[in-house]
Amino acid sequence: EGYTVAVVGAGLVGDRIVAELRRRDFPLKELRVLARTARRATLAGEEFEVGVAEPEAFDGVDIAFFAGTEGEKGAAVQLAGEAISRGAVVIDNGSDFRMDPEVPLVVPEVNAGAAKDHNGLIANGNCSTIQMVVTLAPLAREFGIEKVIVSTYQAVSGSGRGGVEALEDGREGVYPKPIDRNAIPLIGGVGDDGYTSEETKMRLETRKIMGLPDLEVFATAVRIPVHTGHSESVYVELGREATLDEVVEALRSAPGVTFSGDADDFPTPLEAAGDPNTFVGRVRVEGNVAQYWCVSDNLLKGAATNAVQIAEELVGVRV
Ligand code: 2RA
Repeated sequence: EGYTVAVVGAGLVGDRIVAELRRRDFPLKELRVLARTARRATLAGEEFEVGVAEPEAFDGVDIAFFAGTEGEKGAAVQLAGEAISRGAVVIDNGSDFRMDPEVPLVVPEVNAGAAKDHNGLIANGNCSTIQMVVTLAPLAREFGIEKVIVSTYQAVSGSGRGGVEALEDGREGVYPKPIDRNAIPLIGGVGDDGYTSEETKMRLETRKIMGLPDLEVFATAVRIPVHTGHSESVYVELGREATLDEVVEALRSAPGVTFSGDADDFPTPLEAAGDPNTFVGRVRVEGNVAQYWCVSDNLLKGAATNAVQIAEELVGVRV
């Protein structure tokens, strides 16, 4: 009974996908871990014989989570089609397919229904996008939203094990400048418009997930010396004037949100790390403008939890 699931990529996100499949008791008949090279690896405290990620490895797989490297040479671009042709539904954590009009980009608390329109491939959003849309969705539903300005304070585990080593061991070459006791306003490459790829992901993905193609989104993405947990300062122009109580109530009752009520009860990455929810605090409202602080574990709701929730939507599992 259950599903044959493959996790492609034995990095930090792959580790958390295994952890979330176990923690949420996803119905598993078989769990395979695949990577570029065969080896033994421990994921979420569990020993795995990691197989080679090659077409035949997807025979019999019902759901394949891709959490490996992105880009033309990455596993998702190279193997998602093979997995789908062998009957798997692919849930890709990477950015390769997110903006493809044929590929649903899904955050279950926001647009769960989009998952069923898949053609074999569903994309998980960028971590900094996911936590933001979880908090924007209740405001859009209640008041309408017209403009978003966000600054992010992103943990180094968003860059994988290399990012953690850059922070903890001073590993060079991961970031353009030392990350220790520093702040680096550059995540990804800079486009012709001056936005980094991280900022562009937030701008474009937010519009697609929320179904608001004309939504104005302005983003500045910054890397800070925190291990895990992305923080964001969000400014949003609502469709109408609102009171603080109305905005707080909309956020407090939103799925996936844990609200920290008082001004001096603010959430931080250290507390959020390890928790699959998105934490909101420091809410301020002035006319039709709401501002707030939100924090979430970039490896959980920002990646693994959201991906497993998409799989739960597909198989009709309610946790
Ligand atoms: C980062 N959002 O934090 C990107 C990819 N996880 O580096």
